[in-house]
Amino acid sequence: MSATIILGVIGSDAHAVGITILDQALSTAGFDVVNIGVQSSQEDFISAVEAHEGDAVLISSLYGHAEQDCRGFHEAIEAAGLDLITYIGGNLAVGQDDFEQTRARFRAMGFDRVFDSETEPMEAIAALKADMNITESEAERTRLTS
Ligand code: B12
Repeated sequence: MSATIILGVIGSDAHAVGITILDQALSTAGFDVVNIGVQSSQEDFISAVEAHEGDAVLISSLYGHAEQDCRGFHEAIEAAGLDLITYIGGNLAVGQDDFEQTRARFRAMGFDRVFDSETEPMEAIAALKADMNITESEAERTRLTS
């Protein structure tokens, strides 16, 4: 299995713990993870995809401003001619909201999957394997050889 995941926190958001946990879990599952860290711009994500030939971008946002930070992101991906899986997760709106509405908003912006702040890393791993058609035997081989 050789799939490269670009992971980071977008905008001015400095919450680092979630992506640290995701980084460890994804790496253990056999993905090549490029963690670009907190306070990353849309351009930082796109540059990392280009530099590392990323297959998927996982964006995290906790501080409630994800919608503003992600506006135009999928248009920029398209303009760069990239074909990518895009996920976003965390605390995506300010305060308590109906997460299904939030999910619908981010899906309309172009994200393939939208995860709430209760998401366990295993859910993201299962989704990536499904979306990338990675079989369990392939994943197991990678774990044994890495
Ligand atoms: C620790 C913390 C901080 C620390 C961060 C330290 C650090 N270096 O990381 C400090 C004190 C700096 C901080 C600052 C702020 N914080 Co703060 N913080 C928290 C707190 C208590 C815990 C976050 C955390 O680490 N959780 C543990 C990790 C493991 O969980 P996680 O990040 O949610 O990630 C998991 C899932 O969400 C998911 N996930 C996350 N991203 C993604 C992405 C994908 C693709 C997928 C699949 C899954 C996924 O998987 C992760 C692993 O299971 C939360 C409250 C809470 N209980 O969540 C508030 C919280 C996130 N903070 C909040 C706020 C408002 C702020 C500040 C704006 C406060 C202020 N006025 O200054 C600032 C923002 C500063 C900035 N520039 O970002 C609010 C956000 C409110 C909102 N969205 O409506 C929260 C929810 C507190 C609250 N209830 O009001 N914060």
